[in-house]
Amino acid sequence: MITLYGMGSPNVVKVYIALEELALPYTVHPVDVFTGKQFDDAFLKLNPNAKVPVIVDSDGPGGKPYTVFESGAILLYLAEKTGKLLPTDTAAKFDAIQWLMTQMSTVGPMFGQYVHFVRFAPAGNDYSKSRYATQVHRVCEVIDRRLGASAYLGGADYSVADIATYPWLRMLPALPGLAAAAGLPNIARWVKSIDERPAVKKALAEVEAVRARTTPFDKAEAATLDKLFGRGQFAAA
Ligand SMILES: N[C@@H](CCC(=O)N[C@@H](CS)C(=O)NCC(=O)O)C(=O)O
Repeated sequence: MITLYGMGSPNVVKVYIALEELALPYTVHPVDVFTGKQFDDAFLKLNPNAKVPVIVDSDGPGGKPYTVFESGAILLYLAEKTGKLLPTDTAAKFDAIQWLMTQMSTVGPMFGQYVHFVRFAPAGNDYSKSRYATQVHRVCEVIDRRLGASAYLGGADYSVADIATYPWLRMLPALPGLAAAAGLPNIARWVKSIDERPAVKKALAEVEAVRARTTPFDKAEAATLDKLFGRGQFAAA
């Protein structure tokens, strides 16, 4: 049995989708990030970096429990455990891993910073908003070109690279100021095809259920947000 520690954010959505695609049995342990539960000692033992998602696999390597943090590592762990969602041929496998790493290094951080400055930061920050909107557009254009030449990010087959990238890209139409990226045709076709997967529909329903069990951003206390965002009394510089 796998225990997923998380809430409703894009990095956690990846893991819900993978678990549903792989039909692995799992339970969910909500981590109430907007009340600061990621900083509890018990959670820090699972992820010293104080972030969700984390999984604990009771049947890990050697039949022993094993803990994995970082969503990309979790996806690779689940792919290796099951022999699915990642090709075995070395070139095809690394085609997919390259796009998985592009998500981890660029899509996630650039979308995350963009949303931080348009939604969570105090008013102002025009330079930051412009910089991150530009970076989001740039990486979306790269992905759109890839998806113009290939059905999925890794190649002909759906893989962990698609699962990692879908949660932010599906949100493009709902994010302010990103209409040009939302209109990219190959991304739109790819998002639609993933939207229609039964495992994805099931995963997104489970994500709504965990959202109902965790505190939304707009109900967070100011001091918790300061700690989470590393500002005010928690700023290091
Ligand atoms: N690179 C990490 C990022 C994880 C991450 O940023 N998680 C956010 C939610 S999406 C979180 O737990 N934030 C709480 C905090 O920063 O205190 C991953 O892919 O797992």
